[in-house]
Amino acid sequence: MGIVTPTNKEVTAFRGLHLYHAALSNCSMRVRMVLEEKKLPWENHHLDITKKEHITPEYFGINPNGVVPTLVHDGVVIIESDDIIDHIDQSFPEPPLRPEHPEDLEKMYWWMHSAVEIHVKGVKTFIYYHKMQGKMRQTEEQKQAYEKLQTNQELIKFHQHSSEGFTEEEAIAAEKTLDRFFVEADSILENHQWLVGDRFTLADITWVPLHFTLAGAGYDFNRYPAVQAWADRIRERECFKKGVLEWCPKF
Ligand SMILES: N[C@@H](CCC(=O)N[C@@H](CS)C(=O)NCC(=O)O)C(=O)O
Repeated sequence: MGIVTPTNKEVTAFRGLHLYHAALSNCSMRVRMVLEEKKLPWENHHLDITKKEHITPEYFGINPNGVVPTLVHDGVVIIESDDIIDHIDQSFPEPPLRPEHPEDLEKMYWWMHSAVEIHVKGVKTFIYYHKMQGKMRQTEEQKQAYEKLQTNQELIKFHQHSSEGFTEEEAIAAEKTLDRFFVEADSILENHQWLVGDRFTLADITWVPLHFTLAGAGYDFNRYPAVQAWADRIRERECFKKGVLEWCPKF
């Protein structure tokens, strides 16, 4: 989706980089990692999603889906983590976080878009079932407040469902979806340092927060030793320490 026109006009006066994000959100981790890798200064607008600080008319006026992250760059509002990190890398090209060859660039986008596509069905369902089941129950009041602001039907359904709880079958299907990608990643990483080409790219930055949060929810990475070694390598980088661990030491 990328650039959106906010109804909350306050943000259009912002200058520089302003990030609306949540400490334990894997989509926010991606953006923080890119900002740290490029050593860019940014204004912090932290929202505690466990306290529902993002479910306000003010925030829905910036991000129409009411999710984090949102980047405001010189008054321009950008949503969707893959579009945000792509925008930052194109606007601030040093150090480059994309491969040089066009076929590799296509592969990088494939990894980025796949992560966004499986976010609800794979990542969120697995994590909510294994880590948050029973903790997401909403009161009737909270439900109504959310549905008054939210127009995205997929998100309304997901919120209702996470309040009721996921079934074991859904969690198994989510795990199978995830397995397909980690099998593929493991076979690439057996012979390469990074997911695409020969440099650390937005593909690695998109997927490593998923490794971090899924491992914290009990996804078994012992099955994928090359993925595990790749995640351990990234853990040593400054951008992971600052963009992930400083905000969320343990998931
Ligand atoms: N496709 C979006 C997904 C954003 C998303 O679902 N964010 C989660 C945190 S990772 C969130 O805001 N959840 C709170 C909610 O759904 O109310 C992206 O990649 O930015």
